[in-house]
Amino acid sequence: MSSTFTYNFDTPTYKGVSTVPTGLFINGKFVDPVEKGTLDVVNPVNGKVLTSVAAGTAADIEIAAQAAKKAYKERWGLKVPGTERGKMLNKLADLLEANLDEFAALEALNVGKAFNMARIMDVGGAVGALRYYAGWADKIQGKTIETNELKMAYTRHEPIGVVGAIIPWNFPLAMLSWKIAPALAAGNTIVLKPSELTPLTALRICPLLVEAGFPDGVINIVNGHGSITGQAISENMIIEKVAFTGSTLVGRKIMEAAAKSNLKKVTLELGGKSPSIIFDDVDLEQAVKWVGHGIFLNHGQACTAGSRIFVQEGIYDAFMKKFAEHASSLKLGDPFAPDTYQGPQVSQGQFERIMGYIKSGKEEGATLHIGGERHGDEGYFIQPTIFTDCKPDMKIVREEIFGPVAAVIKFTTEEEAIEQANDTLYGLACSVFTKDINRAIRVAHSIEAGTAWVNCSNIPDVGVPFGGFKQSGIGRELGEYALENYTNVKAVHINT
Ligand code: TAP
Repeated sequence: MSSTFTYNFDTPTYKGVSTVPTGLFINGKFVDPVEKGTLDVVNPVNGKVLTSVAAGTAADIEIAAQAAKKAYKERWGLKVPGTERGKMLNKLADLLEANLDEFAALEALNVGKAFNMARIMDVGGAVGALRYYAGWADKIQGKTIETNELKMAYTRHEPIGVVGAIIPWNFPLAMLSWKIAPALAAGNTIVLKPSELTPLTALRICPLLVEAGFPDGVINIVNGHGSITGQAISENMIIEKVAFTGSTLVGRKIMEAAAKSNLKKVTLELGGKSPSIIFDDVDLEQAVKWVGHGIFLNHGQACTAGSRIFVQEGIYDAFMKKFAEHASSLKLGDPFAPDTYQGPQVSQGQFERIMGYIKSGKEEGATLHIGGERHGDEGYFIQPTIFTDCKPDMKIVREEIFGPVAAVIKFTTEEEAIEQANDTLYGLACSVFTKDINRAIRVAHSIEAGTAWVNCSNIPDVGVPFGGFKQSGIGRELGEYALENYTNVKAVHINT
């Protein structure tokens, strides 16, 4: 079982051979799962099985957590200075960068995303996150606090210990980097579970972790089914913190399991239904470009997707004409073709879910402006789709679709736009398009969301905190803020 999967890429954009180990990576080695389970990895371009990889259970999570605990006590945590941890993170970034095309090809193969975009966003983004937190590793500091003349106090930001990470399928390698980079910089050890749909890049990076010098047991990667392996991370008594990215539904289960087990700390990066608000005075070309990026990036499979588009009445017709032209021009097809913007959705399940939302949009009376159909007759391709005449109570306006489907709503006043934009249980992001700086700031401050983009959309930055208000999550990733999730603050009082 603990073997490898070899794939020969002979594509217009990438030629090369990739060999991916398929076991569970525990304590620095690939091992077989206790119960010998497997899961199939499917090519979303044609629905065919590419390979199968090992699937763990609670028993494997326990073994991985034990290994991570031992590594934390003996070979990591406070035993290794931040400068050394930073060097290893930088080495890992260098190794990933040296294999950038291969990783991008695996991401394109497994997720269906365009190779050229995966190079920049997924693998380039992961390299950037590793380097950014490498820089923080020796700068995680407490404070000295004045108390009274008889006493002094200071704080230490200590690592938590063993942390669990559960990541989704939409940006597999980038999400892995957002979890492991701050956790390792702060001195924690890790048990990570990738999505069962997209295990390949997490497996391929394991030999690089060894080459970068991370001691055995510091990073453990256990593939498996969410309801088994993910649940086991949430319930495990050794794991003292869990970081999760995925659906709000599963986020609730994780909090519940954490509460019922050892009250592990929980950070959640969940769903969204982010508004893009376009005022009459915009630069039309720029607004169309960014609004398109907001909703169609990564085939709409982004938690920050700007899926509710509010357009002021004065520019509505001109905007819709150009926006429809833009959406229709996006090249849909082979992820390895040089000009492809959009590949297939990740899985049969997601394809059916999105087509179900398109059906509900039509049934509930929205107007299908463009798209709405499957593209081709194999794989999980869906046309970029725009609905107009959307009403606040429609499912396509209320629920996260996670596909290339935009719901457009016309508005008259700024107050009306703000009120409707905030009429959601989510609060991940928003975008505001206007040339009026006062209005831009006013609206950005009025929307209940963790990120507000002005005259741009769907473009996080590694140095800037990222996370949700309301039911979009708890805690912040990226930037200095993420380090708070991976440290315990100890106050030391000294009687002088
Ligand atoms: P989720 O089910 O939330 O999957 C995210 C991660 O959680 C995966 O690793 C999954 O494992 C794991 N998981 C599933 N059940 C679990 C449990 N009971 N305990 C612990 N971990 C568990 O998302 P999905 O099914 O992939 O997608 C469903 C919808 O979620 C999407 O359509 C979208 O609306 C939303 N979603 C949001 C995001 C972001 S970035 N906010 C990302 C992905 C999906 P398995 O993959 O093995 O099941």
